[in-house]
Amino acid sequence: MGETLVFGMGATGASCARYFARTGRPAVFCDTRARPPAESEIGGAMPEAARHANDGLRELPGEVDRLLLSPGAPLDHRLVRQARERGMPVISDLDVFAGVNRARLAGITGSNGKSTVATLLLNMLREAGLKAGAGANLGTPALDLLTERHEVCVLELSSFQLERSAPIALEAAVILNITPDHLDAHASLEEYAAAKARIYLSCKHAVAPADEPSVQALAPPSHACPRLDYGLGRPAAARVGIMGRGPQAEICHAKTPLMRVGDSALQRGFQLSNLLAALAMGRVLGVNPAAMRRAAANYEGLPHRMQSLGERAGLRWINDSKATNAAAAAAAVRTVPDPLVLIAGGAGKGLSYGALRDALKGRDARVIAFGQEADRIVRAVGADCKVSRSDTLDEAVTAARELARPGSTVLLAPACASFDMFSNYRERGRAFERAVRSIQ
Ligand code: UMA
Ligand code: ADP
Repeated sequence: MGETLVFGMGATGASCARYFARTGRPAVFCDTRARPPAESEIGGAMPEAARHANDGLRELPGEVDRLLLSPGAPLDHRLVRQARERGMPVISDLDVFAGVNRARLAGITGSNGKSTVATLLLNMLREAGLKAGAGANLGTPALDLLTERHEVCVLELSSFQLERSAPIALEAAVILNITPDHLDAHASLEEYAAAKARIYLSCKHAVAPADEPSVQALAPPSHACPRLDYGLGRPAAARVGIMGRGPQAEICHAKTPLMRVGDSALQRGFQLSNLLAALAMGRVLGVNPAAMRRAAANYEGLPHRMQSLGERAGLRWINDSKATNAAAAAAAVRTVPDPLVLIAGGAGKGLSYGALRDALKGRDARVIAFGQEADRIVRAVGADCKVSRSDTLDEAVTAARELARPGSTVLLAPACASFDMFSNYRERGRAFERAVRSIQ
């Protein structure tokens, strides 16, 4: 039996090591990083497997007969080129997963909202009594889902995972939205969108947001694949929609009532849209409406996504550290009332802040910018609202407290990655929480 070369010694590489150890397949591991985070974990799972860090593997070893790419493995690397030149299969962990998986699969992608919709759908499936799991980009690598006998698995899929995998046989697939992100890794917005569109290539039911033209253009037509749309408009045979207005409004699929808007905390803007997406996915998976309603009513949201930290110093504080691009921060800004103090900044992704500027136009808002991108953010939004700069997140919290009028909402929605000051968005969110909780 030939060996698999696993490119990437992170979470995905570690799950491959565990899977190959369980199934007795030989593997070799490589990574361009000097200190790959899961190198010792991989050594623990497969002590006999060679590990090459620091881009130390120059050539494909002779025993290797396939190359498995982690989501972050560079596609233009010489080893990938060599593999393609030799006609060797270049696969992903999801390809291995799909080859042996027996659970029904639901796939979710999009620029923003994936984790929220994936966990809400997972809760709906579990509430309906199904043995369900969720993973991939969400955190648990797909191969680790195989250690339990699931009836249904929800896969949160990133553009990197979709472009490195063969089309996956998903029972239900959705793209939530497409706005610029990860353009440092994808050549263009079109290429990024094309990677996301792969989610529909082998699906049984396509689910799509009715109000997102960029997704409508990519979703398969209903004559090619059964299709269920969702949106704020009226319900129809092929659309989950809303009858009426306000909390009493009824969310229905055709004539079937699913729940009232007011039954869940996800009542406005993008949060309502995420709820509709989960309901539409649940619908094509055949989940009972009462179970979906109970799960949605109990859903408290994920940490670091529009997480309320309560009131301090007469101000409402919200942690949306996961808003790591301008579209997410803009969506967050649109769901909170005036007066608003927005704390934004961090490491840039080379993206425009135009969406954020548009969301702030005409608002009673002040922006406090911090981190590497502070100057770019100030330039982008300075003409439309009051702006100031802080060196650190702690200082931004202090400034917010001093500058905000009583009754204001202070929102951390950085519109940036966190890597200039933190190891990830969670650490940034926790630092914000600590700073807020220390306010006397
Ligand atoms: N890297 C190198 N050299 C290598 C391999 C990786 O520099 O040889 C870099 C990558 O560019 C990347 C980082 O190392 O920045 C991690 O890459 P990886 O492939 O080792 O990642 P894993 O640790 O296996 O985690 C991946 C997903 N990470 C990415 O796609 C960057 C995780 O999503 C996912 O939970 C995990 O697989 C399990 O499926 C995280 C993520 O941030 C949450 N995803 C991005 C997002 O949501 O925006 C796409
Ligand atoms: P993802 O997993 O795609 O990063 P999350 O559910 O973790 O998505 O949400 C990340 C951030 O994106 C949230 O903190 C919020 O600011 C924003 N967001 C969530 N859902 C949407 C949506 N449907 N449209 C626009 N922005 C959204």
